[in-house]
Amino acid sequence: MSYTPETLQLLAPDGTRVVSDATEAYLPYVDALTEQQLREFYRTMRVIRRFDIEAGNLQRQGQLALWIPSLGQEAAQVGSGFAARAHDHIFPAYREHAVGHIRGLDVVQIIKMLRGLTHGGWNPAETGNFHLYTLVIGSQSLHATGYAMGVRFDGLVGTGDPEKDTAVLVYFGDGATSQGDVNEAFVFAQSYQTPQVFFLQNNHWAISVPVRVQSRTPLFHRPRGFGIPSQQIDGNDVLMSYAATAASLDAARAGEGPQFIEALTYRMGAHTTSDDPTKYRDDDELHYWQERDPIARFEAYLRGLGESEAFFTEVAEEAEQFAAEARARTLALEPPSAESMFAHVYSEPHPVMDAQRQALADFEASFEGGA
Ligand SMILES: Cc1ncc(C[n+]2csc(CCOP(=O)(O)OP(=O)(O)O)c2C)c(N)n1
Ligand SMILES: [Mg+2]
Repeated sequence: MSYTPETLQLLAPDGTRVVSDATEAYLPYVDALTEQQLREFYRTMRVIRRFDIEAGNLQRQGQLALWIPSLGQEAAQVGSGFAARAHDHIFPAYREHAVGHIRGLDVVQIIKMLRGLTHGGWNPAETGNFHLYTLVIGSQSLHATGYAMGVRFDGLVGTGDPEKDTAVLVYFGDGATSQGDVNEAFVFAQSYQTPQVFFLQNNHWAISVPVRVQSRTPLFHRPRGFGIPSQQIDGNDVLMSYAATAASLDAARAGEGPQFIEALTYRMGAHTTSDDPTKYRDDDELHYWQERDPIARFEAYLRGLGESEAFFTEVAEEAEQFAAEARARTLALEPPSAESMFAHVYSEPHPVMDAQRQALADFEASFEGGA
């Protein structure tokens, strides 16, 4: 489909390692991974896929207003998510459930937003610098670039001290590349040589618009016109996603300026639960990508390395438990109090808010049996 001769890959769809001159520079990153880390990659992909399916079921059962599936994009997200260091900052779009999970975001926070209980406000200082989901397509690319400019102004780039040097990782989709915001972010990122990695998940669709309509050239060619080095990777290959992101983040932290990765992947599910992809895409395309499933590929790789059956059974059970717990906690969620709508309008106490809060309390107390 959209693979090119330049697409970098370390794992073939059958789970065997691909040897190529083009990926030689990435081998140290992969060779340094411990067995434990490889297991963690697999565990996270399985757990998040199972959770994602459960959240979709909850929406179908009337428990959520909407769900945004990540099915099929687990390797792109898990590889890149694990490549970031603890003090790096991550700006997601709205589908990066696996990355949030890796950074310590409680996935029920995402559920709360899509159940209409919050406006999606978690505190990045408590979620491993995983910033807020952004539904306005591409706007997070500007937030990330602004943040990365600040990192540079603070002198946290190229010091050689791994505790200090910081990078910013921003996720966006193929459709977002058509937004002015993303292109403006490229301009500022290259002008200010920001310590930043643009991570494009090309899942081939922007709702019902195929990527071929968005661009006549491969998307990873675009940033080169802005002076940003770029590469295209097989985004369903978790090892490649990890190695390419780790290398790009290292370059960004070292002061080499912004980097760009196009991860070729596929949105196997619907855009959201409000969408019906059977209306606009054919089964052949889905089958093509099912044969390149990121989890099946990595499982085959681990089995080739001699991983035990007990491990896969344990992970399957853990995924079931994780999903069951997310479901139970969702069903136990209480709606927020009406007064909470006044809480975050201003950071300091504000007389107008106080008056409105009081007016609401008086109104509610005016009913028979009111407080
Ligand atoms: C500025 C803006 N325009 C349009 C929309 C409606 N919209 C929501 S998702 C989407 C498609 C985005 O596609 P892509 O960037 O490829 O991300 P994906 O959903 O495939 O992960 C659009 C057009 C929006 N949310 N914001
Ligand atoms: Mg897309």
